[in-house]
Amino acid sequence: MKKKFDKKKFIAEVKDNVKTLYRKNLDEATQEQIFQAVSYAAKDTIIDNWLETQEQYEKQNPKIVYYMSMEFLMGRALGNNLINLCEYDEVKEALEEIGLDLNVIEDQEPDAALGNGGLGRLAACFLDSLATLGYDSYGCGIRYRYGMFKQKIENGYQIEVPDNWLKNGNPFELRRPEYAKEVKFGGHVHVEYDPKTKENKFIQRDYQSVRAVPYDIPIIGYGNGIVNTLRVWDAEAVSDFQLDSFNKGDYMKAVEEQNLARNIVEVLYPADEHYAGKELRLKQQYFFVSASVQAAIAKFKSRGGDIRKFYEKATFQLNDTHPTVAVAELMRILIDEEGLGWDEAWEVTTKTCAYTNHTIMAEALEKWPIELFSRLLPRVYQIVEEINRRFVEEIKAKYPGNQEKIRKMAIIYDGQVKMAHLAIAAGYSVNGVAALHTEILKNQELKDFYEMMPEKFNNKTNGITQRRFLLHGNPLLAKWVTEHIGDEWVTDLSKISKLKLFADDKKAQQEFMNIKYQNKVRLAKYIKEHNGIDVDPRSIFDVQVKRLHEYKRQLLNILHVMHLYNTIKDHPEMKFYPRTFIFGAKAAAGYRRAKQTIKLINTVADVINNDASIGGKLKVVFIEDYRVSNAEMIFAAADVSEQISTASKEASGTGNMKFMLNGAPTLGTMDGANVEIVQEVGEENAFIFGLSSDEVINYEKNGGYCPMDYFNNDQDIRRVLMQLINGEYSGNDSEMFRDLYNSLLNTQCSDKADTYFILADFKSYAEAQKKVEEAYRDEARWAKMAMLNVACSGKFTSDRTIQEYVDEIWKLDKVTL
Ligand code: 26R
Repeated sequence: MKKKFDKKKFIAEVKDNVKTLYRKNLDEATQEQIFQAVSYAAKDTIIDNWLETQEQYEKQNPKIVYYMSMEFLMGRALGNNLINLCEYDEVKEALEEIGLDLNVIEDQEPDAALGNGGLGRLAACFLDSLATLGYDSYGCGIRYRYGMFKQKIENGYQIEVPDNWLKNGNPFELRRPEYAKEVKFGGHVHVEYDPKTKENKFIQRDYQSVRAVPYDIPIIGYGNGIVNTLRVWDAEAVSDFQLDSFNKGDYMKAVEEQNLARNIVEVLYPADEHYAGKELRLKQQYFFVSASVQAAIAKFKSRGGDIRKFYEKATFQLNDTHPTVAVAELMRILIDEEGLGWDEAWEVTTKTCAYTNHTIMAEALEKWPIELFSRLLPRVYQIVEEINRRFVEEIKAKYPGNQEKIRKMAIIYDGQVKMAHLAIAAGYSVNGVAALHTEILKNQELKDFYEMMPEKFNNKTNGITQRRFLLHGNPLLAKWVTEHIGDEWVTDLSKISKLKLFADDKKAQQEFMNIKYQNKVRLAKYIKEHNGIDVDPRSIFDVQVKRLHEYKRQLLNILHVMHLYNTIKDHPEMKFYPRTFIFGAKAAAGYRRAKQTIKLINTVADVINNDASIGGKLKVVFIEDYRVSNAEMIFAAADVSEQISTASKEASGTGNMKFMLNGAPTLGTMDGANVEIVQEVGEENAFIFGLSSDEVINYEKNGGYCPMDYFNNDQDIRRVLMQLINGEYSGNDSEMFRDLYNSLLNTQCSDKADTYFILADFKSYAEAQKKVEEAYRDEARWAKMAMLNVACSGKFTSDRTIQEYVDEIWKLDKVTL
C-alpha cells in the first residue's frame, strides 16, 4: 500500500538524478534537467507500484479491456502523476525547500499530444478512470515521433511547426523490446492443401515486415497504488526477424523495410473528422492493431487460457473505426495461427470486439479502396471478404429481395471497404457518446443496422477526469470545494452535489467569485506573456476552445463579435459589460476555410483591440497553440462556455463538461452532451439558443434552407457579412475573406450555402448573448449559477462513464491491492 512520503530521501534522489543524468550539481542544472530528475524520482515510486499491480493481476487473472485507439491525448504527466500518487503537495514543499518551484518545473514538460482533440482526450480520461476504479486495462496505441503540430500564429495565419516531443527523452516511458512483435505488409497469399487436416492453409509470402516494439507508459490510479499501462508501439526494421532476405541477397528489400519502419510511426495525422484515404494511415492502423492483438493473445495464453474462451478474459474496445481492422486480424490469428475453424473464430471475435462511434459527420467515415486494402493486407482482405459474404447472406435472409439493404449495409460495396459496417457486423456492442448522439445513430445514420440488430446498440455518455481538470488544473477551487464538502468528490464526483447547499450563501458566493477572479488573473498573465495583449480580469471571459471546424461554428462567434463592435461604435453611450472573447483552436493543415477563420479572428482582434475609442469594452484573444496543458488553466478562468455547434453535429463534446466543472455556464445549442448538461443543471442555469437537431435534420432532408432570406431581412447580419468583403478589417483587401462569405451565401438559394445554419441561428445566438450579459450584471445571480454548474457536474466524470462500460459492455472484474 501507499508508503509515506520521505522528503529527505526525495530531495537526495533528485540531486542524485541530476548528477547521474547530467554530471551536474543542482545549482548548475537547467529547469528542464530538473524536470527530468524530479520525474525519475517520481518514477521510482511508480515502478514499485507498477510491479506490484501487475503481480496482483497475474495472480487474480481478471478480465482485461484493451482500449484500442489511434490517439491518446495525454498532455503532461508529471503533475498528474504526483496528484494521483497523492504526493503533489509534499513534492511541491520539498522542492520549495531547495529553492525550486514545481509549477516552473512542470512547465518544462512537453505535452504528449498523441491525439487531435475530443476522441484522443477521451481515451486519456478513460485510462485515468480505469486505473482509479481498479480495472485491469491496456491503452493500445502508436508512439508517434511527432505528435499534434505546434501552432504558431504569424501575421494572423496559422503556421504548423513539428512537435518533436521526444527530443529530450520521455522520463516516464519504458522500452520493452522483449515483447516485440512482427507485423507483415503486402506480398501475396499462397494456398496450400494440408492432407492431414484436409484443409487449406493460407500463407503470406513475399511480404515486408516491421518490428513493433512496445513502450509502456504508467497510468496511475488515484490513491490506490494501482498502476496500469498505456502501451504505445514503435516501429523498427526487422533485421533479426528476416535475416534470410540478406542471405538471399535481397539487399534492397531490407532497405525498403528500414524505410517502411521509419515512416509508419513518424507522425500523427492532424486531420480531425476528415477522412483522406491515405495508405500510410491504414499502415499505421494495422501496425498497432496487429501488434496489440498479438500481445493480448500472448498474455492470455501465458495465463493458461483456452483460446476458444479468449473473450472471457479479454475485450477490445475500438475507439471509432480507426482500429477496426482488429476484427479481421483477430480472425486471421485464430484461424491461421491458432487453428480454429471459421465459426469458432467468429464466435470468439464477435464476443471480443466492441465499437464506439464518435461522429456522424459523413466526411469522417473511413472507407478504404479495395485495391489499396487488398494490396497492403492481402490475407486480412480475404477474411474481410468472407465476413462480408456471410453478412450479406444474413441481410438477404432477413430482407429477401431487398437489394437496397445490401447497398446500404454491405461491408464491401462500390469498390470500398467500409470500416464502420465491419465494426458493427462483428462487434457485440455499438455505442454512441451522448444520449442525443445515440438516438441519431439509431434513427438516422445507422438506422438499418439498428433495425437488424437493436440489441447491440447502447449509449455511453462521455465524461472527463476531475483529477486533471479540477484537482490539478484549478487548485484554488479544488481546495475550496474540499474545505466545504470534504474530498470524496475526487473519487466520487456525485458528492460534489453537496455544494448546492452553498449556492445561496453570500460568503460562499464571494469566495467562489474571488477564486474565479484569481484564475482570470492567472490567465490574463499568460495572455500578456504569450500574446502581448492586455485583458481586464474584471471583464467577462467568454471562451471557445476546441478544434477548428465549420460545424463547431467559431465563425458564428466571431461574426457576432463583429456585430457587437458595430453596435458599440454606433452607440458609444450604450451600457455594455466589458467582454473578453477568447478563442483557441487548431485547424487541420489542409482545411482552408478553417484556416481562414483563424485569420478572420486574428484580424478582427487586431482592429478591436487597438481601437481606443471603445474604451476597452471589447477584447478578442486568439490563444496560440491550444493544447491540454494550457486548457487546464483556460477552463479554470472561464466565465462563459461556448458550445455552439450546429445541433446534431457534435456527438458529445467534452470541453463543455470541463467548463461546467470549473463553474462556467454553457452558452450553447441543444447538441451532444449539452442536452444532458442542461438536464442536470436546469435551463435557468444555461443559455440555450438555436435550431434543434430535429429542425436541422428536417431542413437537410428537404434540401437545405435559404440563408439569403436572412441576409435580405436582417440588417445586422447583412452588415457583418458585407464587412467580410468590403475590406473593413482586412486593410481594403476585399478578397481575404471572400471564401468565408461565399460559404455562407450564394446568390441563389442553394443547399450548398451555409450548411451549418450560421445565419439561421445568428439572431437567437445574439439574444442569448444579451441574456449572458444581463445575468452577469447581477453578481449574486451569476455566482449562484456558476456554483450550481459545479455542483451539478457529478454525472460528467469519466469514472461514471467507465463504470457503465464495465457494467453494461465489458463485464470486468474489479481488482484491489
Ligand atoms: C481522419 C479521420 C478518419 C478522423 C475522423 C474523426 C480522425 C479523427 C476523428 C476524430 C473524431 C472521431 C472525434 O474526435 N470525435 C469527437 O469525439 C469526442 C469524444 O467522443 C466527442 O466528444 C466529440 O463530440 C466528437 O467530435
